Amino acid sequence: MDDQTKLREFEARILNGELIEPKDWMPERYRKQLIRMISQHAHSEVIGMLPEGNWITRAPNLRRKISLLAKVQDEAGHGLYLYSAAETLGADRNSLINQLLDGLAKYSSIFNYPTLTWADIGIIGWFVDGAAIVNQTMLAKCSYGPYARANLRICKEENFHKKQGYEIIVTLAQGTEEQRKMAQDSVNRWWWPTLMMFGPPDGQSPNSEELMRWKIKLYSNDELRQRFIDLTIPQAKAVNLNIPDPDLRFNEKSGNWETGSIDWDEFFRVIKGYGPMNRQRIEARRNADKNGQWVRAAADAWAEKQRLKPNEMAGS
Ligand code: BYC
Repeated sequence: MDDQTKLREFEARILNGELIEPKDWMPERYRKQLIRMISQHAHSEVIGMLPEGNWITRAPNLRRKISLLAKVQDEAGHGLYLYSAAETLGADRNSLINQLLDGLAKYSSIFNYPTLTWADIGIIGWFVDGAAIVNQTMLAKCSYGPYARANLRICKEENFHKKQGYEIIVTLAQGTEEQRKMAQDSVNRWWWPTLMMFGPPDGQSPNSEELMRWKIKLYSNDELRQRFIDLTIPQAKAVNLNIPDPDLRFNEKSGNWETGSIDWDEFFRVIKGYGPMNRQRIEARRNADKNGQWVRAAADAWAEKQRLKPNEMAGS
């Protein structure tokens, strides 16, 4: 079969709602797009541990500390599922990680903002995990089997993360005046960067058309952003927190909340490496890689020993 016929069959399978599995034929662009997206997603999970990890030692009580520890550990697990999904496409995990350490790989813009107060931990759960759930519920239905299954599992865990985040914010919003102000300040700083997580507006999203044709993405960046906005505004109203947008209005006709304009210059600055925390995030990963070297060397040595025959083991 020539490549044109294979492509037609591949696209017919996708139209038919079939999942593509690692050993199936796929166009090189499909493979490349998936490796790009899955690796960026994996890096985001790993870098995403840093802003929250910053507060583990300062969690206000034992219960909060336990759930934050569990959440950060879950993010590491998400990174593992995703690097494994990228490997099913022939990507080499070490090369992907080296691209991140060399500052050549993208990861979600949102993790280049600092966590200044405890309320920021609540906001990450409520806004950032909330946005991730909207995006990843779609990705759990994407056309590539291993990525769809990884997202299904990730979403189950993210739901818990979102609840713990919103509960932190509800507690602060109903607490003292100082606590309420802390929660409001956090909403003010994280609202716009969270909207940027969904990527550039539809007219400026070069990958969307191809991704949607192959059902890697089922909805556009703007459609998902709108869904997040519509879900989140009633939650903010329920705890009397204000969304920092003087132009926010409810459109009775469409049933959507309409926001003012997003500062896309800020977004492009951040993804080019000039956000408030880009340099610190990569530096922290490089240090973690250096400090973990001996653990990896010991694990490799142990694995090598397991491969030796039993009589060689006896003499060692
Ligand atoms: N940040 O053509 P576009 C989490 C890039 S972690 C940085 O629209 P696409 C969590 C984009 O990569 C959540 N870069 O791209 C973890 C492209 O650049 P390249 C992470 C961004 O792929 C810990 C260029 O801009 N989720 O849940 O169609 C704790 C043009 O964009 C961003 C995922 O990664 C951004 N925000 O759509 C808590 C999900 N947006 O590669 C929570 C998987 C765009 O051409 N990824 N860019 O040089 C996706 O769903 C899609 O890739 C995106 C972008 C929606 C992000």
